[in-house]
Amino acid sequence: MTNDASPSPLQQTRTAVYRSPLFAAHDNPSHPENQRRIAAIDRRLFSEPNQSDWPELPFGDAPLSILETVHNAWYVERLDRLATGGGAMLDHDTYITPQSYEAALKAAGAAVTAVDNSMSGFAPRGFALVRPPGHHATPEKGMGFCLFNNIAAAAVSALNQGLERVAIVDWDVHHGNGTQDVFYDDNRVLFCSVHQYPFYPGTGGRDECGSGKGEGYTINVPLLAGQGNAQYVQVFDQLFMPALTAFEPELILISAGYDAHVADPLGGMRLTEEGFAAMTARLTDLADSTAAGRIVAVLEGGYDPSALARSVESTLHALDGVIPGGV
Ligand code: OKP
Ligand code: ZN
Repeated sequence: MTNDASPSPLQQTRTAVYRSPLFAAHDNPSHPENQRRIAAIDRRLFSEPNQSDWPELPFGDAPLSILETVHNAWYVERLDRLATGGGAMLDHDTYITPQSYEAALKAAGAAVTAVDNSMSGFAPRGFALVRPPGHHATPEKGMGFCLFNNIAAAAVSALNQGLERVAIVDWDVHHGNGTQDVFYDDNRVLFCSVHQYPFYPGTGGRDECGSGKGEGYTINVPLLAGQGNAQYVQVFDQLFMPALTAFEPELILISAGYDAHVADPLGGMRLTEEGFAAMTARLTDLADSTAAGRIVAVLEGGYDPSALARSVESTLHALDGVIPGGV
């Protein structure tokens, strides 16, 4: 028996990444959601002299038709107007600069293209390394640092192309209230969120589980502060993975926020890079068994730039299948 089996077709290409200079152009240096987050990722993973391990693929703006499915048309227009008018605050901590509309269009475009490339088989695994984040943006308003809901746009693109079962797993330390709202009564999208609770934005109790046809297709796991890798893996192994396995998703999307990291200044959790790899490995395995390997991560929060960069790296390795899922 030989040990040099060639890699499976699914493991032959590295995870594709989606990046743009615009993701650093939306910036407020005195805000935790600033361009230094992207700069740290760039420096660690995409700088000379080390050639990047991950192929970078091109993409454009998200189509307005998709954004106007996720959001009200007047909200999309309002964001354009506020940015063009020189910037504004959308809420107490959500800034808009003159570059923000362009950046937000491109961020949603990265997520949409990552999904399109995943579905076509061109790049089954992808990571959209975007800013601004998206999971708090509801159909009618941006909030919590989020302008457009990038991952919801990506899911809508997949549904528009005929997929009947899309899973969204949100491990950002904050509840993904916007994503939940978009698909709350939709049984084609299984939304699983684990988050610190009670905490911003205040939603995401266990009793929020979908409505109408969507009842049972939203799963919230609120956790008290202080939980680490072992508790998160337990949530996956006991709650998310059984539900996801039964759902048989044709595509898995990850709202990949890194503010549950122990070093994060906003979150109160204790995850490390290994925890993110363990969660990713479980989802990647499931994608290989039910979704033809189709799995796309979209960056959400994570406010310690160096912990963020290390955690993104460990997620990429796990998506590539080079990190086993044990913690
Ligand atoms: C964005 B993402 C109370 C504090 C508000 C907003 C946090 C937004 C996090 N005013 N904090 O989920 O990482
Ligand atoms: Zn967050």
